[in-house]
Amino acid sequence: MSRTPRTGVAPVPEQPSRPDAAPTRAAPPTVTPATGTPTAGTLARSAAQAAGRLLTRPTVGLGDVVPAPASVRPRPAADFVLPADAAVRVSADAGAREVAGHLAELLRPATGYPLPVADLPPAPGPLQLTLAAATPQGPAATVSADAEGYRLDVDPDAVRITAGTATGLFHGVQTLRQLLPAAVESRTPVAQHWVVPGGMIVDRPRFPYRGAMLDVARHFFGVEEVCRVIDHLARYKLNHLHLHLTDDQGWRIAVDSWPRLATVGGRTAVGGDPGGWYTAADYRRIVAYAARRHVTVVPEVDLPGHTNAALVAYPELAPDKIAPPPYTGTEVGFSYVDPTDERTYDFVADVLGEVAALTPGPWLHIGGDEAYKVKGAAYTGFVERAQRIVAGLGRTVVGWHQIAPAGQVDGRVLQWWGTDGDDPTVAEAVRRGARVILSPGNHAYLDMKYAPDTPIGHDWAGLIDVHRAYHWDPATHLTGVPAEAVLGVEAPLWTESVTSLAEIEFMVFPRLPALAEVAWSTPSTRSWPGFRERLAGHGPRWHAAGIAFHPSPEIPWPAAPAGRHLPDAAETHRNPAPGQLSPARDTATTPDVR
Ligand code: TNX
Repeated sequence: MSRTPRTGVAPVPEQPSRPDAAPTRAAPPTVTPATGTPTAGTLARSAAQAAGRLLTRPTVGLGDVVPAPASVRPRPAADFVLPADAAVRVSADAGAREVAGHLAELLRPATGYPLPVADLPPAPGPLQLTLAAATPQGPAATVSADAEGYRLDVDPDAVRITAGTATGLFHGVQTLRQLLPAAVESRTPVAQHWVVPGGMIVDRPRFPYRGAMLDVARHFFGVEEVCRVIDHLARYKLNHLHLHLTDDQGWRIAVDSWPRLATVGGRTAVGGDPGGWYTAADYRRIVAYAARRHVTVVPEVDLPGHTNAALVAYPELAPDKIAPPPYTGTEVGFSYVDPTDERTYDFVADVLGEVAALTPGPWLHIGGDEAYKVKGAAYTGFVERAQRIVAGLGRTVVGWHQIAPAGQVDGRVLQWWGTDGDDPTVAEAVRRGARVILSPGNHAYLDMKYAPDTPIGHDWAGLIDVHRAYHWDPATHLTGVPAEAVLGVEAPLWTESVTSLAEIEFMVFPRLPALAEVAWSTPSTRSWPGFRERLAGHGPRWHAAGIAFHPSPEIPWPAAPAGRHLPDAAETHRNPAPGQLSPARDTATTPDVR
């Protein structure tokens, strides 16, 4: 099965290259040693540079950022031009240095500049990343106490990003990336003025949990593809990647104590397509790649339903102890592990223990959805035992909202995926202390079609165009769930019909940026007309980065020149065969997967 979204080619122009344009930072004039007066050549050079500078206009406005920042104060007279000899200067802190290295890696390919990274004092320089403890005085005063906030100051002399944490600096870097011309996304050098519009941005997120989910069970996606999705999250300040690692059609993570889960349960995928699974080393590479981008991986082992692949591998877990045939269809709700057998709880403890050991983040997602054949007390009893196992591992339980009737454990989180904002069972669980991640099926589900003619995707929760993805408020969405109980927003991408990276990107762009803004930006800073305009400017960025996207008719994309198209999805590389996962890479030194 490989349905390709042929409308997904994105006819958006690349930023015009300007071979004549050179960086225009005026160097201090040299003087003739004898007289102390500048030479004629020096004067001519600085005059030319000054003229070039006058002609240099930013291609982006300071407010053109997605998600919308909390506060934007443009100063048009204070535009900055990146000099070719700039270094990235950074506070002497390991996390901050990582962010500085990331900024340099982002800027080097398109600018062709060397951009060495160096500690901040003694020379401040034109690119500064400062880690500043939140104090009542000084520049850090305007940095939010929030762990993810940052402040960006753009003056003719320097771009300064200040934050209380490396994560805040990282988000500031993503903002700076968006303020540079779209050609900054090019993987090859482009000659042009790298102008940043002048002014100040002070920013912080509205909700602490901002995520996306990738279903790697219905179709398997290799490490490189997942890493590229992580890059997409990071661009839009999303900080969690939920991996749906197990389902009826495939088990995608190696578990030493139950090895057949991967080697047998991992062979299959929807439609007879190639399966695959992550070795512990693969999974660690994903986690490390995400961590470097300030993204936390949330692993999901879906229980007690959605377990056909596990039952194929270990029939002892099945209620009738008979191995079912492998499943490659797209129905749900038929499989379950036997909740009456103690061996099932050994399995749950072993699997969750091994996954937890590989996962530095605080969350363990236990699924819990659509277990239609495990009813009433059998279901709540199972969930309560699984919750205790997670708590015993020192992790916080996340589960689909069907787990709401089960007893409360400290900090547990319900992921709500309904389509009707009135759910008394969830409201009651919240009264008992649960928190909620909102993934409303009719706003946040990235596997829903955009329009009736979208070639892939579902429509059981309705059609989700960009406006629908954008137009809702997490703080008031669920009756009886106050804003304080809302941890954040997550956009799930189920992959029954999604078979390649290009198809992932086609479903993700442009809706993920819309959902990122719902999660990050306060209501006072967001509006649909403004968002449409800001988002339009991202088309050329995605184009330059080789990202497939749906050219939604709701967005006023810049006009396209004839004959510029993204590669067809069919040309993108397929999933590796089972056991033939992508070769190991050094995540510490590998730049973004492109
Ligand atoms: C419902 S949402 C499911 C998934 C499907 C999805 C398709 C949820 C927790 N369960 O098993 O893949 O619909 O949209």
